[in-house]
Amino acid sequence: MRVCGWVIRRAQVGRVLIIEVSSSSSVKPCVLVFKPEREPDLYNVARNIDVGFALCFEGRVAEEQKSKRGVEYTVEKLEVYAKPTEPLPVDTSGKTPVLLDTRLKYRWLLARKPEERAIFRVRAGVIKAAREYFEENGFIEVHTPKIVAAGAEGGATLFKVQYFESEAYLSQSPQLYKQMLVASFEKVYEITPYFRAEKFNTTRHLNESWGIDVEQGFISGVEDVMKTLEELVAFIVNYVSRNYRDELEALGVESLRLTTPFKRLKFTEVVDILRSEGLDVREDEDLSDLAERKLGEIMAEKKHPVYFIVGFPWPSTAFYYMREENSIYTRKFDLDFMGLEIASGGQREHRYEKLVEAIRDKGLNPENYSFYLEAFKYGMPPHGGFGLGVERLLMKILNLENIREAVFFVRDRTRIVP
Ligand code: AMO
Repeated sequence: MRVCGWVIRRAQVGRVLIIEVSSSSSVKPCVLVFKPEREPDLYNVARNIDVGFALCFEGRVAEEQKSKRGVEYTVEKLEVYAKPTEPLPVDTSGKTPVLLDTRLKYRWLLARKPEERAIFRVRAGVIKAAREYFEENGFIEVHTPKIVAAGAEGGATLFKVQYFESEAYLSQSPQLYKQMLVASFEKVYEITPYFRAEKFNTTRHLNESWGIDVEQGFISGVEDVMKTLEELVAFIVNYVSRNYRDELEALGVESLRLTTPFKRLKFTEVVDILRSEGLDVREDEDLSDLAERKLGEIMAEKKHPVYFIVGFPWPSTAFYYMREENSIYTRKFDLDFMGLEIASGGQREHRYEKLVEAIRDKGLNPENYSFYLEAFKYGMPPHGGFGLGVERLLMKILNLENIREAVFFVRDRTRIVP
């Protein structure tokens, strides 16, 4: 067996030399044990190895396992590939705590630590599970442009880019394009970055984040879409609990099992619940962060860690959500996970005339959306979909305090390097 990785700890215990190697194949370090009387030549090579070295070894899992941190190996062959040219700027052994700012600067190096490695192994697991769910359920993966001429989620959070002679934007969401593709595919998904010029600095917003986006046609109502989302989220969470036990343990996180269906709350019900708790909530506005958090506490007490809020008021939604007849409410929903919105979605307006009217109603110019509107002229079926935030989902699965912990290279108001 050959393993490659980086030395994160080195200790001499009497005559025994112990070298801990962090490899990308596992969250648990490999603990290499060298005894001078057992393997004198290797011991002499190992004596010169220190923290930060990149190496590969061949060996066997030791019969006797004494280490609590990792899996012990007896080594048969050792090859050093690189040594640090300077002392490491951060402690990869985990002995010294690192402040968030330094963590974010050196994440690519700190990922040698089990706790940091665990986050990114689970992140990869979330994406793997999502793909598995979609492939098993008849969705096709699509890719839509990230340089766009029109925004879907409101002008305030658009990043402008110079596109030759004209102005363009970075995509806030694949919204318009995923809907257009329902003119020729029944069920599509995309795993994609979102770029949003959110100016505020919070623990739940990034300026570049990732979404798992879905759009599905031929639906009989918004429930069909909610069913897809709850099945997907339960599949991902349960997949992580089943396949990433070592990672959850390294992070000290309890694994969660979700069962469907998730609880559904009407927006109007949520308003009543929050008002009865003394919160000032309006019937025609989106919920504040505080209101979301309070609802999370109430729902957690009732053993509903994950729940839908359905029927948001039209003044708080984007133009593409379907409105209920003669009502201020829409078929837009949110999915919240312990007080944090992790996904939004809904049934869309697929009737051309009504869609044009909705665009105007939001104070937008239908001419700017003519490429999108055209897709609604030639047999667009009733459809709906959602966007599920990867970092927010990861935050909740791993109990992370700050969304920045869920990405390798953070893009926020003050960070554009590394
Ligand atoms: P929405 O704007 O609610 O909906 O975004 C969907 C989900 O993406 C995540 N998210 C973010 N995460 C971190 N930082 C951000 N700045 C950020 N913005 C969004 C959240 C959120 O729930 N087009 C619709 C979706 C749809 O209807 O299909 C949309 O983008 O988890």
